[in-house]
Amino acid sequence: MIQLTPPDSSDRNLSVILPTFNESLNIVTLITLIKAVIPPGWKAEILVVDDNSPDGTYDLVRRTFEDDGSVRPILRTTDRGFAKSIRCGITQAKFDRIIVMDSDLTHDPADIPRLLHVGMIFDLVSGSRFAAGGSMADIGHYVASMLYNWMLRLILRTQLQDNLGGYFSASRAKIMALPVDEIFFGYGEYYFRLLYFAQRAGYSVIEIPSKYLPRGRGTSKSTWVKMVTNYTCAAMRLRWRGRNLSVATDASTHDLRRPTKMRTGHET
Ligand SMILES: Nc1nc2c(ncn2[C@@H]2O[C@H](COP(=O)(O)OP(=O)(O)O)[C@@H](O)[C@H]2O)c(=O)[nH]1
Ligand SMILES: [Mg+2]
Repeated sequence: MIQLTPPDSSDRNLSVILPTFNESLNIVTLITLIKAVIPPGWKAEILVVDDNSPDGTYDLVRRTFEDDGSVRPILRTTDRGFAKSIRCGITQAKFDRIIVMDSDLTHDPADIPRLLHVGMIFDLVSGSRFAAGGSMADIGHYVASMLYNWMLRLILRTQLQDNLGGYFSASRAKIMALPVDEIFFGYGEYYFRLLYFAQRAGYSVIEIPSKYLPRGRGTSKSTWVKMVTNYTCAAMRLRWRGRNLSVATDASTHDLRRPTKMRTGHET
């Protein structure tokens, strides 16, 4: 049984978190697209969390949006890294409703209203390439990622289909109540740790279909070899540690050693 959080109509505030590294060719377009899809009645801030990109992404955002208080560039010069910058954005977000997305235009801002709508009910809404209606422009990448996700699900014993997407909406308080030190480090593998802990904490988690677009301009920072090696080690470690961890959430303390039923959209 899914426990539904009653929608609170006064809660129409959103923090969008955009981690960037060398995204000067995409970031202004992305921010403009995001602003255009914020539903009427919603107030949004956009946090650009930049790890001191050599291409000047931070300065570009600061200059372009200097008169726009809703765009907040954050410059990180120490302890850099993708997952850590997302944690930094979540920590600094002003509002409880957050959306995290990549800044290279692969995550389509057009999904934002749907993420917000479903997020009125679910603790975490994940944009999935593999839910019916989801897709990815690069077919090779899509198939490889699907196969890899099957393996992840075998290791982690979870039901979610896309554990690497990284496009999601959630309650900031709920995320901060998870063991964040166990989640936010490394690269894209942080996302399956986040989903894993959210499910083990008994949060309501759902996938909605999302069409991942081709990267805008610039080049990807990840490579397949690094990804497969690092992610597989991370998944094994997570399975091992997850068994022996308890997590205190705002609702109660959940013993992660006790198997809980995973909550996904497929049960609704
Ligand atoms: N802040 C920060 N963002 C990063 C870092 N590495 C990648 N990103 C951002 O994370 C997102 C995904 O990275 P990308 O290079 O597209 O990797 P891919 O999607 O796995 O191919 C993009 O928005 C990047 O700008 C990093 O070290 N720090
Ligand atoms: Mg990308």
